Amino acid sequence: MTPKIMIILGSGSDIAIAEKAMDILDKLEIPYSLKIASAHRTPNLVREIVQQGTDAGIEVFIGIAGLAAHLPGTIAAYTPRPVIGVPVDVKTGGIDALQSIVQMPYPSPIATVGIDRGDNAAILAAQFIGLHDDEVHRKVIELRKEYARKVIDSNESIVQPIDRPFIENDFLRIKNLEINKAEFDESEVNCKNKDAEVVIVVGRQNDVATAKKITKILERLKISYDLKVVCPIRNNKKFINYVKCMKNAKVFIGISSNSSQVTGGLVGLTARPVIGVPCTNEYGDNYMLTTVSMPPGVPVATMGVNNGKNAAVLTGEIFAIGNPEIVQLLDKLKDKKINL
Ligand code: AIR
Repeated sequence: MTPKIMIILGSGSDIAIAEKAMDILDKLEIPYSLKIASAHRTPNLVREIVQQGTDAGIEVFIGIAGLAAHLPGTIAAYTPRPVIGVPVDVKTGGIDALQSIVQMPYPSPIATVGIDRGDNAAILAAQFIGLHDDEVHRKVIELRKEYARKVIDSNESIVQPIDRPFIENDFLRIKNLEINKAEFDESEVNCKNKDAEVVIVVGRQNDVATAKKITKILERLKISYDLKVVCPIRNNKKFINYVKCMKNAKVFIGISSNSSQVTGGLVGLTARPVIGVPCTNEYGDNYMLTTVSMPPGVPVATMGVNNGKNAAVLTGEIFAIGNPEIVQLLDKLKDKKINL
């Protein structure tokens, strides 16, 4: 069977992070291949593996590396398929690898996950494949329920046995904590464009310029979208209603500022891939770390700071797995034949 995912490690010393990815892929029953090749020590091997893998039908690549981690970027140079990058904590807490992976120039996005988060890379890869494979999408939904179940169960296993004189937990209306089925009323939000393939949520007006970079490219790629400025903290009900109303969308893009509540809010509401574009504020602070550093089970495919254009290219690459016409449009973009 031809594997759908190829995991490439920069070194054998990264194997523990690959194990996390393989555990998830085994559970989801998605065939994968595992190779070791270094962007610096064996660049030609990386090129051969990636080109041959692409020709053989690999749909998503995962590059795992530490230090000056140029492996995912090098993979991206040789394939039109989406590339997910996992920074490994070898030195400096993995920040060196994270910056090397996430800050990619246009038009070569790396869908970056948190430091050492091989598990989230595998989930993200499954989400990408789930766009054109309903069975994989269904498995991702089931996996998300497992992560949710763990939280619910910890109330029973950790909280309930606590015996302290002043702890009082039995006062809420919900007696048995269960997976929250948030109510929503579609009529409350303006949801004209329900069938859009991509949803772009911007948390504040200042970041609309970054979102516009995305829409311009999506139009060139003939991918339909809906864009809304709504903050999950200032107007939580509207945010939830809007995202649920757009449930037919295949990819969600969050433009994140401050503590990245937009992308964090999105992953809780959809099993589809969430791409995060961290922005800078008026003081020059950026929100890359708070966007990328997601816990296991809920990845955010993080782009470089303010790099809306790469979010659009990644979206195109994900759609292109099941639609060769988009590969051609992407090629034109990358060759700058389409002037943006
Ligand atoms: N690495 C290997 N070639 C280029 C890079 N950046 C990374 C590996 C590993 C780290 O360097 O991905 O995380 C240390 O590799 P080693 O082989 O010395 O243990």
